[in-house]
This record gives sequence, C-alpha cells and structure tokens, in this order.
Amino acid sequence: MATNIPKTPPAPPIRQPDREESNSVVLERRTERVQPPQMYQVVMLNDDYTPMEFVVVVIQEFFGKDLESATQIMLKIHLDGKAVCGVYSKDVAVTKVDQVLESAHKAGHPLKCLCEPVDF
Ligand code: TYC
Repeated sequence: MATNIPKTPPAPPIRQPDREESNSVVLERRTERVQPPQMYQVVMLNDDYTPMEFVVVVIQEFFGKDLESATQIMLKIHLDGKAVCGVYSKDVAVTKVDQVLESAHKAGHPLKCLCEPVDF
C-alpha cells in the first residue's frame, strides 16, 4: 500500500522587488573635494641702501628665522634681487608685509617686500 506522505510545497522563488515597488531611494554618490586654502609667500626685495644687518634682524624678528638662516636669506636677496621669507595664509602674509614696511619706514630704510599667491 502506497503511503501518502504529504510533500512540502517548493518555496517560491525569491524575487527582488523592483525599484518602483521597493520605495527605496538611491542617493547619487558625489565625491566633493575641499581645496586647500591658497597660501601666500612674502617676498623681500633688494635695494642699494638698506643695511644688511637691518635686513637680517627683520627676517629674524618677523619670520622667526635664526641668525644663520636669516643671513642666508638676506644674501640671496642681495644676490638674486629677491627671496621668499615665509609662506602663510593671506591674512598673516599681509600682516608680515605691513610689519616689515612699518619697521623699515621707521628706521628710514627703503626696504620693500610684498606678498603673492604661491605658484604665482
Ligand atoms: N643690497 C643691500 C646692501 O648692499 C642689502 C640688502 C639685502 C638690502 C636685502 C635689502 O632686502 C634686502 N646694503
């Protein structure tokens, strides 16, 4: 006699709901890169009148250089006509230029410096 064993019905195939059915929201992936801030270099210019010693002191005082590096930067300005004394954010660079010009003016020297964006 045949026994009638009830069979478990096969599981229905798993179907992924399509996009409209699922109410899911797919966000577009965007890669946004923040640019580093533009930096400014303070460039000091040569002239024929400002004493070398004064320039060395100014570079030490306003650009935080020791005597040896300040002397090397001063000599580079003297020989090449100009050199970078430091690189800063815009506000800081503008302040450094003001400080140097004020100090030179007070001492009666024509020393000039300027700031410009790096990669100028
Ligand atoms: N050329 C100047 C001199 O012979 C020295 C000097 C150096 C001046 C650097 C300005 O930024 C300067 N006395």
